[in-house]
Amino acid sequence: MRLRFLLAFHLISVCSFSQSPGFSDSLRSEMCNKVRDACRHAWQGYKQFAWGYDDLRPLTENGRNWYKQSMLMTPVDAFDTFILLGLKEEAKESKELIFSQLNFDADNEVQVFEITIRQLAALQTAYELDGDKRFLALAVDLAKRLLPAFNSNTGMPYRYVHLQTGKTRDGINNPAEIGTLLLEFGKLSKLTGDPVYFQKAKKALMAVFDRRASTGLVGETIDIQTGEWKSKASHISGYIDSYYEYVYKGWKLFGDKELKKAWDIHSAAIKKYLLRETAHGSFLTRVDMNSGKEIASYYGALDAFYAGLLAYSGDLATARKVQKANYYMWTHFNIEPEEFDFKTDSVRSAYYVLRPENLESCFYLYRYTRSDKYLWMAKRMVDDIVEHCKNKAGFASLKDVRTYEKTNSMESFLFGETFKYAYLVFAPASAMDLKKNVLTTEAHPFRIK
Ligand code: DMJ
Repeated sequence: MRLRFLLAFHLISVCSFSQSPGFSDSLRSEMCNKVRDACRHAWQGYKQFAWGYDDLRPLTENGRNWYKQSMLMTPVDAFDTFILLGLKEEAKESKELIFSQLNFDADNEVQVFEITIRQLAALQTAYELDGDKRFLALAVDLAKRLLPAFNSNTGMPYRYVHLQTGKTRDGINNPAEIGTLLLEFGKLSKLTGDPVYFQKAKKALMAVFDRRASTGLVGETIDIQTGEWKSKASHISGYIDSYYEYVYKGWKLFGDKELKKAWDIHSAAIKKYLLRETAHGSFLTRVDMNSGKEIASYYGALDAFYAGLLAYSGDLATARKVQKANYYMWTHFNIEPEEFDFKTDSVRSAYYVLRPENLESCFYLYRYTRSDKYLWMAKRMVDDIVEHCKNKAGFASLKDVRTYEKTNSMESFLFGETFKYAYLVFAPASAMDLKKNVLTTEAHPFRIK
């Protein structure tokens, strides 16, 4: 009898959330504690084995730098998460490390997009939360060193810039790396009163928008000097994803009406050409940007952000269907793979690098529906991450979600995003007021002023 009851409960909670049981306050607080413990454990590993490096290699128990000199990716990305989770000691330690070691006068050729979303964003959030002006000074220094990237014929940035010489490289860029600078540079204009940052980033984003196809979609790669599309593949995955995100969030943060119009065009096109309804929920596919014809049916961990963006932008009906597909993707192969083909139901890239997007969408769906099923989904994801990715030194990515074999990487977005969304979904709404803040693509909250 008991076994039958347990089986029935398991089926309700795992397979169908239409009648999901209530999620109690005590369970929410238990989950918040679980995330706090996980975050502390990962930081402990960073401290013990990778102090001063960009990030921890959790299997070999040592540090890794992205470039010649460390940019302190992990402590910078993590600081505001420590504050939001109430991890005071960890916040103090990361702040001390940042001010004793972080120096952008470094012989590093950096990727403009990654450094902007992780560092330029995190430093400004740190300034807004903590008030220490040294955070803002670091952000200004960094932004000035990144500005030469925008010196192209179209205003779209080069992918790489050298922090000391301003030398640029790689003029074949993509919408995500071009458009996902707007919140960070625009916020800096607000904080400093200098309009140049917003102007450069807005011009770059609009240069992509202006080159959209008649379908309303953008392609995957573009020559920043000629403005010619190099890959006309269109989707919402890596290389494009956060371009669309910043078109909408730029409207939310700056009240820029041009961006709202751009969002309306893009979101209608995405719905028309990319959305595919299936028995497992709605996935987003891949098409040619001009014809709208399907070229592949891959979906993956990165794409999962779109359900959250839909909920945030008010299309709850579509958001629910996409989140259903996201949860299918999470549970079907054990943990979500980087990519799978939703038509053949087969894995294309089997790894999981501790990505946050599925939890991010649970967070937005829960906030705007208040349906407990999104808490149950988030719980399953957090439990899986703790059970299968945690190791002695920290948290490890998975080489293959089907076997749970681990691999030697713990990206800084585990702190910046994954733990933050994992915590915020269970925390009281007051922990993150979405009317007063916009979360950047790396989940650093910016105050709307
Ligand atoms: C993060 O660095 C950002 O969210 C980015 O926009 C794409 N995804 C990674 C984490 O998966």
